[in-house]
Amino acid sequence: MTAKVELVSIVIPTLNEAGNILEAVTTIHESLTYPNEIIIVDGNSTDGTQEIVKSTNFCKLIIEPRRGYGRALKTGMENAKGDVIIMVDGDGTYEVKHINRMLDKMIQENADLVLASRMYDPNKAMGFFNFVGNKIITFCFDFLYSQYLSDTQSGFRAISHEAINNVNLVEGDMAFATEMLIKFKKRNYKMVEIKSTYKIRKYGKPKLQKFKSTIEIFTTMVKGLINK
Ligand SMILES: Nc1nc2c(ncn2[C@@H]2O[C@H](COP(=O)(O)OP(=O)(O)OP(=O)(O)O)[C@@H](O)[C@H]2O)c(=O)[nH]1
Ligand SMILES: [Mg+2]
Repeated sequence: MTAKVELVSIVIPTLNEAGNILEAVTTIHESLTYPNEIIIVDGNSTDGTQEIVKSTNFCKLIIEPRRGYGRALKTGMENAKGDVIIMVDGDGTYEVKHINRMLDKMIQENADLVLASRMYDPNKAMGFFNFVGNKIITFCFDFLYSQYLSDTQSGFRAISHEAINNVNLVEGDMAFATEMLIKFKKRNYKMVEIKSTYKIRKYGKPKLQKFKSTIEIFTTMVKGLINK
């Protein structure tokens, strides 16, 4: 990882996030002190998300009609010009104000990936089932891949663009996030965390199906062990 960050590309997937996206991008735009571009990858939302994004003069909008969280992130990353990519959801659930801390940590630690761990949230905003599911997945990941992370399912990450270009990510949905950690670990890329918090979704519905995602995540972990 470089010790200097010239440009940060923030990649945000959105699917019907009209009630959440403006606050998320405005907070990032106002708090981020590093030179940046904000890329929204929208899955053809029908609730006015695209119009809201266009109404800001600081976001680049990409339409990705193919379904999938991972697919959208991949498309955004392919269009990113920064030497560091930050991925984060557009649903207002992550504490995006921690974005500078994340980049500071990346530079200090010379890390290839920084995760914002939601496990230190004093308000315990994450729902019970999400919390337990996340704990089980994270325990399995840490055990199987000899890594210590506290929140493998965090979708708020800073990633070296060079590192992400060196791994081939194929998962199109939620398992994309786990596949990334597995492939980074295999290449010995340095992964660290910052303590962050979490907020419950204020508007709209979850788009990701929890049961299907859990099966895909476990399948991805097993595939990672088989394919050396
Ligand atoms: N472009 C695009 N974005 C998507 C797609 N599916 C989900 N997203 C976005 O990806 C992010 C994560 O999806 P969420 O619906 O928040 O999933 P979740 O975090 O499991 O659910 P919550 O607990 O409600 O936050 C959100 O910003 C979604 O709008 C998709 O198929 N295409
Ligand atoms: Mg979410």
